Amino acid sequence: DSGERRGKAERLFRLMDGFRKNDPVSLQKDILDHVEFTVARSRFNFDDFEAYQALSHSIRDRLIERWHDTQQYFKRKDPKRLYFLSLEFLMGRSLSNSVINLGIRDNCANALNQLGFEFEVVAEQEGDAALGNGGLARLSACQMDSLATMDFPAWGYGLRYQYGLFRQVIFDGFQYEQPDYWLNFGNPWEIERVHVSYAVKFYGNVEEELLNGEKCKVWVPGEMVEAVAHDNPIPGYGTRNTINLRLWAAKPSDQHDMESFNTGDYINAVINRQRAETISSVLYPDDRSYQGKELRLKQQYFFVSASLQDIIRRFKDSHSNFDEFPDKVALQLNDTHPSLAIPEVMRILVDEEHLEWNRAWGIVCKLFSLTSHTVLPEGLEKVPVDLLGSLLPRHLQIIYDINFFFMEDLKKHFGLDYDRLSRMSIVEEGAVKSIRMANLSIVCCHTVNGVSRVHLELLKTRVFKDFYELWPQKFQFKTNGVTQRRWIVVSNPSLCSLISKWLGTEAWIRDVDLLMGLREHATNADLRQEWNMVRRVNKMRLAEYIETMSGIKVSPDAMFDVQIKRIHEYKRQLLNLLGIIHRYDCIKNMNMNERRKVVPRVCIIGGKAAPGYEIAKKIIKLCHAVGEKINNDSDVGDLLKLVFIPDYNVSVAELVIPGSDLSQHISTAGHEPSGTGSMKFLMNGCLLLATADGSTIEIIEEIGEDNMFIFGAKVHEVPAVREKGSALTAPLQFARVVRMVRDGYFGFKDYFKSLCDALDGNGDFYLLGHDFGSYLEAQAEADKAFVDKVKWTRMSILSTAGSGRFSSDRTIGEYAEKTWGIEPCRCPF
Ligand code: C3B
Repeated sequence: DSGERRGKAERLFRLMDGFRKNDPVSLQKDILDHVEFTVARSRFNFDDFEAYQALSHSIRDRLIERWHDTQQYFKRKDPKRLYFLSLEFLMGRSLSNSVINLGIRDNCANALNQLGFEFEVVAEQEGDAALGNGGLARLSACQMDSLATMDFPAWGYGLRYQYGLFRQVIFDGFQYEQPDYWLNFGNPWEIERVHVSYAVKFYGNVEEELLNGEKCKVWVPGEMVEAVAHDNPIPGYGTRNTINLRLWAAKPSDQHDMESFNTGDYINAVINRQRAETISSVLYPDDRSYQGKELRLKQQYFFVSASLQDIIRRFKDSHSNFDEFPDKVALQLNDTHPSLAIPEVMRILVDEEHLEWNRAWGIVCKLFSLTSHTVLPEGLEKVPVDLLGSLLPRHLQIIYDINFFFMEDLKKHFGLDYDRLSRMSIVEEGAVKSIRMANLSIVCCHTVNGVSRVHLELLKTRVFKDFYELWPQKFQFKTNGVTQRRWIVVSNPSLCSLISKWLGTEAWIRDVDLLMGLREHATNADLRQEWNMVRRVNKMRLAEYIETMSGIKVSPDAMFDVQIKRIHEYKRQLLNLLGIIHRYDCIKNMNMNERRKVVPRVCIIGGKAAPGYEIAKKIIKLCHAVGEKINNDSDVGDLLKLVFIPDYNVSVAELVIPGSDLSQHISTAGHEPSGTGSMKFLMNGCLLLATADGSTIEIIEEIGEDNMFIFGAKVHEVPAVREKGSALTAPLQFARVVRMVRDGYFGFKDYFKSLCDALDGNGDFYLLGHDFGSYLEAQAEADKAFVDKVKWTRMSILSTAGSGRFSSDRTIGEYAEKTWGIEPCRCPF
């Protein structure tokens, strides 16, 4: 029997001592074997990229061993499992992260060294896995790292896009988008599971059948596509646990369309089949506008259907009663993108498992939790009914049924308050009748989470007010966090060593609250000196990068002032640019004496604009136009530089963040649900210049306003300022810098006109004018603090020391306990 066979094999393997070993010599042998047999190059002649491939395959072997052990252990223990459903994961590079989590970085570096290679150079060969847009997608990646490290029995599910987020190319200061065909050179980090595949159905119609004398619905699909699993092992740090990120790729199905093959048009039939692959081919690059495109909806259902077939198959392996399903499974919806999972589970339970509706609904309501990442009602997904009805006819019926029962309940609760009923209905009537995915999700999820404390407030009082009044207990928040493994240990190894040295332990890498221990050393002169040394080297590395990317020479003595994130009006890169113009203008008007007191600055901006987002693209162009002027003005020299870093992505962030002095998080208050970039800067000892928005409010509480530069209208003040008109409260300098842009001081007068117009009169929705004065004051404070090196370094140390609360370990711990009801399940070594 198979159990006996397994036992025998295991004993034999242990006898042979066959597990992969991690000493440098064994690693070296594995690397050379992979050079020869996997990469198929000569052992005696391979380059950096081939070394990267061979090392990655050697690491992958070790990940697979741990993965198997972990999955077998989970299977044996059968704990409640979490499935994290997200359409986006921004994983970045895997090599450094993996060797660090496996605890074998130094051994790998040694092994490579003896072969004549350098670990850093080899690691640089890896391209980014950019299967996501921005904060939401990187959050998923950080949370996977925490789930693995904290030994939670969890899996992530996503889509394996062939084209990740577009590459940004700058030409003449304008953004152009280029496809990111990231799989061109192979991907050693995934394991294709040709046998784990499911048929996903689309279109067709719903018929009624009699089963044991009862009528039941049967969906007869018009198209089938195959979903094939690609597994990406996610190793935890300091544990053997290695969990899985399973990404689905679309392939033509054998059952696709027998019809067309019989008509004799063989070539066209093959080409038609091939079209199936387009479903998972490209990531949508607009991170928060929903255009009701059929392909996007297809992606969402494809993802949901494959994931649920997989999850239910695993459940049925060892369970037969669906009432136990919620005791064994928690389903987490990362925003509403995967919310078709709700009608899909209903469909499976009712149509395929033949559970009675109410019983099925009872189960579904215990399964799902939602995290919302939105503050604007316009940001909420709406799917036109016509589209949904044609692509997924049975799901539309189910959604209507869910809505019918929900409306009946509402009437009992609130009476015939038709306004309220129509606001809360899952179905939106109007010119285009649509399904409100958020309403569907809230009705069915047991918990709706915000991503920061103030975000929950906004959900309760604005976005989901009606629902909060009905179900206050559903609404919670879990402030976002980021993983210190990636954002300190991987990206800033020298700071990592320094922290461990001063804390006398590496335990903070798993237990991040220990960082607080740095507080007691914040005034120690030795620490300060070592701290500055580390920061200086990181700045020099960044300066080198800037010179290679843009040809601009910058001095590491200057303050490196950074804003890197997606370009959005609400994130106010324009405010930053207007501030830079003001600084330039001031310097130009100073005499020599005054200039001597100016703190030199290198302003660094990076980020992508969604391809169709005109205003964001103009902001990028403005940045280049202003930079062109300033950087070529010899009269200003090193006092001010403005650099745009092209093609911002995870690996660029890993380089930029450790080398920054000041970072800007300056969204109009009430618009940034959380923000996570700030947390990465904080961990690296960079000071924040920020508005009191999103998670910054909690960062202020943690590290104190005196250790940061806070400015601008507060969340509760924004509506009144808007009412009055922000332009009215704008200082004179504001009008002056806007006029410089308007009058063509930086060229492209006509092109920038609309940017300027939006700041006039009753416009200025994002309050740039109103906040400009206090923004300049905060910047002046930063200059003042920077000159006082002792003070600045103390603030920097205190920033890192206070960053522990913003680890994704804390966030995941809260989700596990309060939302998912899962417990650690640690695989023994
Ligand atoms: C982002 C928000 O803009 C950030 O404030 C937040 O920190 C992250 O999500 C993670 O919660 N977000 C995004 O990247 N994409 C969206 N469509 C919506 C929100």
